Amino acid sequence: MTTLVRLAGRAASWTRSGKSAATSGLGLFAQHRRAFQGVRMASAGTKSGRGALVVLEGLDRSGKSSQCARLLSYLEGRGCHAEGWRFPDRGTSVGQMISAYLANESQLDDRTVHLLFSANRWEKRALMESKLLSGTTLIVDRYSYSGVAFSAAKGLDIEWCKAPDVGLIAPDLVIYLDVQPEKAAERGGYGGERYEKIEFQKKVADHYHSLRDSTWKVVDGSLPMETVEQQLRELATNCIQDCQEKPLTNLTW
Ligand code: NYM
Ligand code: MG
Repeated sequence: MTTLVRLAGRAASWTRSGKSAATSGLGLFAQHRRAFQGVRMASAGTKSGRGALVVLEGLDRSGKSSQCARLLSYLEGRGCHAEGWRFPDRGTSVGQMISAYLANESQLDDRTVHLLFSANRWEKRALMESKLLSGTTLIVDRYSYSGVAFSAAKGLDIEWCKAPDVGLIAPDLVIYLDVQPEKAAERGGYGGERYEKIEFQKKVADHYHSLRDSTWKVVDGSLPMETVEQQLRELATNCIQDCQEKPLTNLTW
């Protein structure tokens, strides 16, 4: 994989004290204290590492958005510079076209909308890179894997679907929240958006399965929310610690 950059030297990314761990007395925090101390120690010198690109993937209603929010607030509470992102980013003009399409307010050719989803990531790539290099960890709700799994589920060629995302920043960790499509559908039902149908979601799940690589961790999303949350904290903490010294790489599939 292509090396983009070496580490950018920067003031410590983990700035706050470990107050909550030291004073809360909660086993929850105590369990992770050592890992976070390791991170702080590693960044205690004049330089600290880059942030981590952590992606959450899964079917609609798999719990990604709730878990992203919980993970983000946990990391922030621990003094980690972290931001929550999501794709599609509906705030850009490309994102608004996608949003209208998902709401069935517009019709677009399947390949066209696939490329729009990809463009929506490309328009954020430079900002993503600068955030990561300046030490900010990004917790991202959906990324290129959604792009491929959903478009391939429509019958588009999977290699064709992957191609436009080659060169985006490769995630350090992909957490797949594994929930059976039937189970996901029970969770308050689907909204009115395109793709929110059980038969389609089954196909999406199959394609997600074929995309798994060494950066993936599969978490059983049907476990209680707190259990899932705990597993995500551990995975993200280890990842943030491990990738501080690693260069960013490009997605190659
Ligand atoms: N989706 C999302 C795609 O089809 N391609 C993509 O590249 C991405 C990022 O958009 N059903 C689909 C998956 C979802 C829908 O996402 C909206 P969300 O997370 O429900 O807002
Ligand atoms: Mg959705």
